[in-house]
Amino acid sequence: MTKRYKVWVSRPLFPEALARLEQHVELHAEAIERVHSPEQLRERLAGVDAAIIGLSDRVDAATLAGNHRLRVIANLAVGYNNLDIDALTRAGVLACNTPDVLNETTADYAWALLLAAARRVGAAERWLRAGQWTGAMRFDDWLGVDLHGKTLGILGMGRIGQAVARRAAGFDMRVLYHNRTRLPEVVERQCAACWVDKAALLRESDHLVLVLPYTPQNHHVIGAAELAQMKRGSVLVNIARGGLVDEAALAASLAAGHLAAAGLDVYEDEPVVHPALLALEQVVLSPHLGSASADTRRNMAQLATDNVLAGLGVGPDAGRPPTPINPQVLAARGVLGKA
Ligand code: 8YV
Repeated sequence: MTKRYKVWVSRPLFPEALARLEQHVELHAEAIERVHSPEQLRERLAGVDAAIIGLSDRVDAATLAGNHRLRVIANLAVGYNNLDIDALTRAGVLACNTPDVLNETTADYAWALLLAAARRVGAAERWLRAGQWTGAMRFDDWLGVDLHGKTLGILGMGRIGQAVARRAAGFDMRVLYHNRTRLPEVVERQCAACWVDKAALLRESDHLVLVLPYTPQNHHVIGAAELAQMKRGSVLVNIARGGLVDEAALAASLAAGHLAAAGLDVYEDEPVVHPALLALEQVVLSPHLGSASADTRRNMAQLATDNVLAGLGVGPDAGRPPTPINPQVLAARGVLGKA
């Protein structure tokens, strides 16, 4: 049977998601992980009706120029700083992301990084594996900083930030947050979190977690000046996007002993990590794996699949993609998206 639509999947995906796509569309799925050049991306997108892509695939007006076929782009991420949404909307392409399914997993991981950085798990494990635990350990060796009873600051209080906040109750922490818009009181109560301005957040937090989306406006939202305003001995965790932090300034602050430690899952120029950060024992580094639990990555793949099929108008939810970013495209096509 000839299938009406062609779909490109830019990176290897779970077989069950691919199988579901294949029931409805002609599937072109990449078998190996790679970074596509702008030209390759342009070419692949020109020949299909929809695509599932990853964060390293950057789609902008140039990628879309002359493409009159593409109808749906489903990003395998909640963040979509790799997509020029205005350009997609102008081109009539529906863009979708994978919100919510990764909130709890990513919040768990923020705590993994915070605990590991504050209690020096990475450095201590490297020391032990290197065979350096050979005699009695000093009573004042490997001293970390406590989390319990301290103040947790959250910059960016969306759904992941709220999930990070809820976990703080187990550590008896005071939770402060800063967001451009203050959350409704009922949500603040659920998270046991208080809104403060950014200066107070920096000044009062013992531990600061970044969970805000990356936009050109918040590039280096944590730079040398902000680091200087943070408490001496505090810990910074970034699970959002690397461009939020001035990495050279962070390395300098850690090296000078102002910040005690940092936990980083994201970097400005992935997969490159700033050499000054690599050189510091007090930084816990991981390769952008905040959402990487088996269940959550499967759920993200299924959600991207739902978005593609529904966006193309096939399958059980035809015309009602669950998580559109620019639903006005659907309205313009005469199909109503979910509010
Ligand atoms: C990535 C993320 O999608 O959802 C996001 O915004 O940054 C991650 O969940 C994931 O690392 C897949 O590349």
